[in-house]
Amino acid sequence: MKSGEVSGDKIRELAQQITLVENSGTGSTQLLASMPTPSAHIVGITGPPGVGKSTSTSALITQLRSEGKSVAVLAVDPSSTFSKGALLGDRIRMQDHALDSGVFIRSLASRGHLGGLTGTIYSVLKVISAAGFDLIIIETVGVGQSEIEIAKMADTSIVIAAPGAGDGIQAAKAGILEIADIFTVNKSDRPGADATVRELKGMLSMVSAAPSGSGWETPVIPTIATDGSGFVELCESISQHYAYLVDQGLLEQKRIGRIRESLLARTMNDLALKAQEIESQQDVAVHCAAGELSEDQACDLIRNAIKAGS
Ligand SMILES: Nc1nc2c(ncn2[C@@H]2O[C@H](COP(=O)(O)OP(=O)(O)OP(=O)(O)O)[C@@H](O)[C@H]2O)c(=O)[nH]1
Ligand SMILES: [Mg+2]
Repeated sequence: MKSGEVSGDKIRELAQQITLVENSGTGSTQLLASMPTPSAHIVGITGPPGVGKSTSTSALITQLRSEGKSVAVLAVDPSSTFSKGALLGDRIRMQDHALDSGVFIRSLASRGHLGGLTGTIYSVLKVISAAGFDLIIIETVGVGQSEIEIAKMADTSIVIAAPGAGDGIQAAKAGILEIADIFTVNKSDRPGADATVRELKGMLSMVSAAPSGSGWETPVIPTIATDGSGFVELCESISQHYAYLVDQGLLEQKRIGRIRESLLARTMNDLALKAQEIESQQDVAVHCAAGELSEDQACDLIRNAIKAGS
């Protein structure tokens, strides 16, 4: 087996392990406990619908493979209980990378994940990393709050915009400027790409002038995902960002941050479910409406019931 490849047996085992972890099946707790903290370089890709995330992911895979790196893709759709990501993932797999043993593609929808999607993503990252992939790409649909939360699971976050359509302003509103380590302006074969690159650079210069400025200058890279233009530059930026994280001692912080997000997502989800259950069992809102409890007293009642473990 060449370097940058993962054996067929390993891939079949991986697919089974992910299903086990996704469904919290028997043995998943032991399996996860036996696995080390993910060591693969985790790269997030996010951006508005239709901007070219899947096409860019495919072009990125092609470039990374030419550099001998193995790549796994986790396509996540936080807004869907129904796996649209599976279709897109399948489409990439069918098209270009079907027979490549250095590529693994899997999708994850939000359906009924105990402990929230973020907790599940972390577990799946652990399993994929343990299978030996060099890079894991998390492709997320959209630019809302849950997408930003998922982007925080990555070491390196790539945000994709397209020419025109006020994407820069949308990005600023959604808080996406702060999470982007790298911007691409995809569909640069279309008019207005230069203006969008300038607009994003202008907005980024304002963000990085803030005291929280990190010392990393977020590049804005024009790409054409349909023909691969700009993907050599994008891969260089991804490697540079990784080197920056290592140099600054930030990689370990990213790893800790990822575990923290996962723990908080899982426990807050449990607490939220518990609060809902107590409220509904004891008709707390109904008692508030009848004037028998103030809202403060109602909250205390729910908190105390959670603490008492009832
Ligand atoms: N002209 C042009 N079209 C592109 C480019 N990249 C992607 N497209 C096209 O844009 C459409 C959407 O691309 P996708 O890769 O599916 O976009 P996406 O962001 O993954 O879409 P969702 O997953 O639905 O949010 C497809 O028809 C692509 O062929 C590009 O660089 N130039
Ligand atoms: Mg897509």
